[in-house]
Amino acid sequence: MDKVLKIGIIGCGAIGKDHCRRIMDTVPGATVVAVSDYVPAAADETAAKYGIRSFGSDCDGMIKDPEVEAVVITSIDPTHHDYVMKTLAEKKWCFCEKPLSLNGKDCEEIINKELEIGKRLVQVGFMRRYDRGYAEMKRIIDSGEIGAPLVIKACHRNVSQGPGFKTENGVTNVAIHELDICRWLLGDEYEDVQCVKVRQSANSTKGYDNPQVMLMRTKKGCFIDVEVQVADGYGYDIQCEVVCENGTVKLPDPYAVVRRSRPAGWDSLNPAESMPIMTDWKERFIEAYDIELCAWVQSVLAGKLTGPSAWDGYVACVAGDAMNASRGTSQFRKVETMEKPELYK
Ligand code: ISE
Repeated sequence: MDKVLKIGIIGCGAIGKDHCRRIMDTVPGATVVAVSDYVPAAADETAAKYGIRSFGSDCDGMIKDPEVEAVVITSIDPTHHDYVMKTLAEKKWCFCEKPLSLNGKDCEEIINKELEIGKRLVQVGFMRRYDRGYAEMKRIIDSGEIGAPLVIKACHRNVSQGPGFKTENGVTNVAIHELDICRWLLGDEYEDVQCVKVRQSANSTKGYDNPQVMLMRTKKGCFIDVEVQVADGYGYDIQCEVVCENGTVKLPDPYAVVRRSRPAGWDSLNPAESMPIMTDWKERFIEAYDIELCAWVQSVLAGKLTGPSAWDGYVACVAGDAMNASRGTSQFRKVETMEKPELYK
């Protein structure tokens, strides 16, 4: 019989439940055997749905349980570092949702632990690398057909944020995706970065900056401009255009059916051309998440990880640290990483 990877999930919130469903219903070669959550009832509820074990809030116990071969971490961001370290202490496979940690220093510890073990065990949930749109953009850029990349213009807009959201989370929780995807698209590394405060939206009433403009310059001299709105009041809107020497590539909208009509309720005589905009990020990247987890399971079963590594998680966090430190200084800040270890080359 083919081997089936036995997974334990930490965190039964939105993405945790979604990954549980995904692994149970869609991903071949894997099954969820246990769940845990700092709110025990959340773990119990998910466990009951699938008839699997609930460890309640005993996440550490679940990591150590002999039945659990791999751990998926979908708990809140500040807990990621600790759970990754505990999973590595057991020398188990680990899929950690982004961000790998809240800062570069904590990611460094994870890297040092992996180096000590001498094997990559951690994959970071940078699912955009598995999105068809981004993948095709990268293919075109890498082919060199439209020349060298020069500039990226991007935006990352969320509808709203839950309680406790802070300005710096606009980097650590939100723009961390761009900090990863831009260096991946360009095959380049960051030289320096700067976060600029611009005119604030009327939706910014909860004590955090919104929007923030994030600028990155790369070692090869590319310029990246990402407008980040964490409360845009209308939809989940992800855009990205890469300007190359002889052309451009642009991220397609996910469901790009264009409607031409007079929308219901309009008293105007003018018809309009329109396209729906999604509001839920889990839906926007649903296919990317499916492909990502299928690929992760296959690589674990093959004994060799191929997806975004602890190194990628680290670089994004180091750039994020510099981005947050630059806020209010009107200056670019250098992105200084350690030397890339052989394990990640
Ligand atoms: C969320 O965790 C994600 O990963 C989404 O892609 C991002 O847009 C959102 O801001 C995050 O909270």
